[in-house]
Amino acid sequence: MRVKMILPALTEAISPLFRPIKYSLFPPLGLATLAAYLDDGDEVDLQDEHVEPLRLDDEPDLVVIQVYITSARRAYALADHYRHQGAHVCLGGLHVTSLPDEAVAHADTIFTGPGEDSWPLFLRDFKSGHPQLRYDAPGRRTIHRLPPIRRELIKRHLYMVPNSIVVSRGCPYHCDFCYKDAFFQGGNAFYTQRVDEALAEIDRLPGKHLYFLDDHLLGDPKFAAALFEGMRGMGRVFQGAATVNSLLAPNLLEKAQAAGLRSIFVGFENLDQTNLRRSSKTQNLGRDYAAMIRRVHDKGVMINGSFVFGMDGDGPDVFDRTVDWAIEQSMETATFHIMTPYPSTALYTRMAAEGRMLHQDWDLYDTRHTVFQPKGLTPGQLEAGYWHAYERFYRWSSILRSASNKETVRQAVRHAAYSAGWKKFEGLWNLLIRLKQVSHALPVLETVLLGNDGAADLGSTGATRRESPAQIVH
Ligand code: B12
Repeated sequence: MRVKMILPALTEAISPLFRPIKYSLFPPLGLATLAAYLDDGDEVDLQDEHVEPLRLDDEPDLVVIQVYITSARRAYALADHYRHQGAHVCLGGLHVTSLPDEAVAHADTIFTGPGEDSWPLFLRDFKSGHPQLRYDAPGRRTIHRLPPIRRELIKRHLYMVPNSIVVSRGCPYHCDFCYKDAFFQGGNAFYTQRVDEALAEIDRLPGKHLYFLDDHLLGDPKFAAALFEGMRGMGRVFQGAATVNSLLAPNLLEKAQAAGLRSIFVGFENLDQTNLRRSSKTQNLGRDYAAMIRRVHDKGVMINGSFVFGMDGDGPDVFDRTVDWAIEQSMETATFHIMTPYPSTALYTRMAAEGRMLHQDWDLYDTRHTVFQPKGLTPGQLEAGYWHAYERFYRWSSILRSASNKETVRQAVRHAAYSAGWKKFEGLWNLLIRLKQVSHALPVLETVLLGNDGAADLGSTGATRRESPAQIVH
């Protein structure tokens, strides 16, 4: 069977003029995970439109497309193209789960929720000639005994971070703006791999650097602690995401640091408690953000702070107030978002009920455009403020002021290198991407991540020395 797997890009990413680095970071892990259920005899072509132009002159038997809200229009056009050719088209992912009735018009089969349980069922039905129109993820989901991800289908040289990995699904929290509750509805919404299987997956990854894309890597403290203990001595350096409260909790951060954690993505979202409460961001309520940042920095771990602008309590001063605070806290990098009510989230339901949704042009639901009527700002003020926050946070003067808040010169240099590296050399990134040389930037990233410590801190590099998997089962 000839199988075509596609991750369509959002319109902006296809610009012929400029290629932002963010779209050449991570490979399509979800599709490579699904490919593992195909037979060895199946011919598989996995294409990611964020990093390569799609070839559409082929004639696959089965087409598999991952659909995000911002690539929905593109995905439907691709699906129509291949259905017209007679291929069986499967659509799945976040947007299909949110709006299955919209997607089904462009597919032979749709999937809602995570695919590890439903996809193999479909393949069995398809091969026996009886594919269903729709498969929903079952109530009880698991990622135990997953077949090894088909990473050989990924063109590693086109990515700066080819070693992306997820060892869990979902998150234990219920922020009203997040995709999670809508995507995992109807079943367990936070579950992990077995530690031995997660470690085996890490063992299969070449090199030193890893990036955990889990929504909350520290979401299950027992699992996380066992994972980090199992990673000690592997000589890895890694990045991931976690919540404020989990980073304030004793011991777990120490274990993560000893295993190689050197930068963490944290959803601070907003500095206003009422906004956080209204967004059900309970895990941040009453937490001492500054204490958490000091604790993480004391461990030599850098912070990528994530913020959401446009909450009901936000006024025109929110942008400068947030940026000033982040610089004062010596935050290395920041990711800003315009609050975006995604269909089928609690936030969307509230905004629609209040008649505050502006349109359904899904291309613009990219967290860079205002798609709802804010309370304390005009839509234009919100968009302008978003761009102003980025411009101000990543000004050279801001980077240097923020870095100068570090305790040692070494930390300050690392801070400035990391922050400027991402945002002040976009022309160079563009060139590296065009020349298909972006993967050569990875050793530079590793050096900066390890800038605060010598390799000695991480024990031996290369071959693992840890105990056999059986002794650390979660
Ligand atoms: C890595 C990543 C990226 C990468 C790569 C994307 C990819 N899929 O590989 C890049 C940089 C391209 C990217 C871009 C963007 N991203 Co992004 N990204 C992520 C991230 C952190 C991890 C994705 C991942 O690898 N997950 C792990 C794998 C195993 O799961 P998966 O890919 O979801 O696939 C599974 C299921 O979805 C399902 N499935 C998916 N497709 C299909 C198809 C079929 C047929 C079947 C059966 C099953 C199935 O089964 C898979 C296995 O379980 C997610 C966070 C998240 N939790 O999803 C955010 C996330 C998806 N991104 C987000 C956003 C907002 C964006 C951007 C709009 C940002 C921007 N302004 O540029 C763009 C949009 C891109 C587009 N094409 O439209 C939001 C989406 C919110 C929403 N409701 O849509 C998320 C959820 C982050 C967040 N918490 O808000 N992103």
